[in-house]
Amino acid sequence: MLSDPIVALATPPGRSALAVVRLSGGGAFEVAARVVPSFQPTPPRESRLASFRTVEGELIDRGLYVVFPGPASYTGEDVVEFSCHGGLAVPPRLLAALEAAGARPAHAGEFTRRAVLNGKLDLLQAEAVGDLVDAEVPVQARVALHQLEGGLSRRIVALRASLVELLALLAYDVDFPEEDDGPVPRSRLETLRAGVAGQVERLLVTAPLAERVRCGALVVLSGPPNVGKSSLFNALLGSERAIVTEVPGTTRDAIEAHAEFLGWPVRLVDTAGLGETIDRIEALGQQMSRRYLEEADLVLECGDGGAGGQGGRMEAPPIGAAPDPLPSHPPVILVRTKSDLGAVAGEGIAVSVVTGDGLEALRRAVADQLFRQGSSLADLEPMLTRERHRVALEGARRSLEGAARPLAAGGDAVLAAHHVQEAVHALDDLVGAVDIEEVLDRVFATFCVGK
Ligand SMILES: Nc1nc2c(ncn2[C@@H]2O[C@H](COP(=O)(O)OP(=O)(O)OP(=O)(O)O)[C@@H](O)[C@H]2O)c(=O)[nH]1
Ligand SMILES: [Mg+2]
Repeated sequence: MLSDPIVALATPPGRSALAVVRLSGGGAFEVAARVVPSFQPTPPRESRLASFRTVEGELIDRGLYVVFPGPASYTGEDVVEFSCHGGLAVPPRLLAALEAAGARPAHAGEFTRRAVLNGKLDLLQAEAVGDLVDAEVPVQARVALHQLEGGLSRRIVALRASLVELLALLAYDVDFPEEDDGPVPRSRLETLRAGVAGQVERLLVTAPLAERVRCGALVVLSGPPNVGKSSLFNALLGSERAIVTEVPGTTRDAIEAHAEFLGWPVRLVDTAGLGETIDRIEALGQQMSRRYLEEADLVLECGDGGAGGQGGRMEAPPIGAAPDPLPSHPPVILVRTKSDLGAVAGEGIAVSVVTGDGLEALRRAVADQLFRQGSSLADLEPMLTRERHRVALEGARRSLEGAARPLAAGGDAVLAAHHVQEAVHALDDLVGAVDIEEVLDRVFATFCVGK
């Protein structure tokens, strides 16, 4: 395992009052001492004012540094954190000086990776660090923080402990197979298995909502050309992101933007109107629209209810204006645009970007449709926020199902133990107890440098 000194800017580059540079690894204090002439490794965790200099002795800045001797540090290694002035000049110079003094630029996520390898965080907590940094709305931060605090980890560890107990009881059965009902009644083993299976199931139920909260729900605006999709997109975002004109076929590409509807994270997508087209670029845009529609968590199907001329009749079947039917059918909310033009009453939520009519009702309807079960998040049960979690627990569920039959009276205890062992492995994979390097590669692929 590499523990060479690594260094990175922990704050975003650019104009700012302060920047933080983080240094970690074996020999970190020697590296720091070459850049901070007055460097003292003790006392730990106290900030000290000092001059930072190039190895040639030129002044870079005066700032603060804090020493965290391992293992009582974020990475578990010796760590020094420097606060210097921000901006484009000072932090890169400080980084360059620390590199000249013997540190290597860190890879993306390398600090957190070392924290995992040194047992400071488990994998679920490491993922939560990334989620907390990426959070855009408070509910995402709450869920990430709960996971970072170990909520999901504790649940998984408890389930694993029950399975290990089950394995231990099964071991008696393997050793004394000739006894009628085994030394432990099979019904007791089955109760234990079913209890864990039930808890796995309860966690799996949280996955769709939790993944939606973490990534934002994909909400796609769809409908015929010129119906007012881009206008509605802009109005819902509160900013002029998409071009609006009276010419049908204005939007040719899909535009995605992050929004917050009643506190819930939404990825709103404006698309090219689906309809008959002879323009090659428009046709490509329509293909793109269809791809988004297939992945959508919710479609806002827009029609102008007969008010606006060009297309947009609500009688058109939802999404059915497209040449081929879509393979999957996400839920649809019908929206009648341009209500200020006096459209006839009909199905769907009437909105107008001119008067603002219906916009709040639409936001509410979207949030309600997508995050209805989300109100129970208040008590913050552990949740499966990633596909990786879901896949691991689905594996555990399969193994536990496989164990049911051999666990029944007279069944094969060795086979039962094999399945239970598989379930234990699935849980280990989740918290990062096995094949750690490979799993880490996958987890940290999306991290930014300095985390
Ligand atoms: N009166 C009124 N006009 C609207 C409203 N919404 C959109 N429009 C007008 O309708 C026309 C088309 O609007 P867009 O938002 O570009 O429509 P679109 O569905 O994105 O069109 P394409 O990108 O071509 O598919 C523009 O002239 C808008 O000003 C509305 O609520 N009221
Ligand atoms: Mg448009």
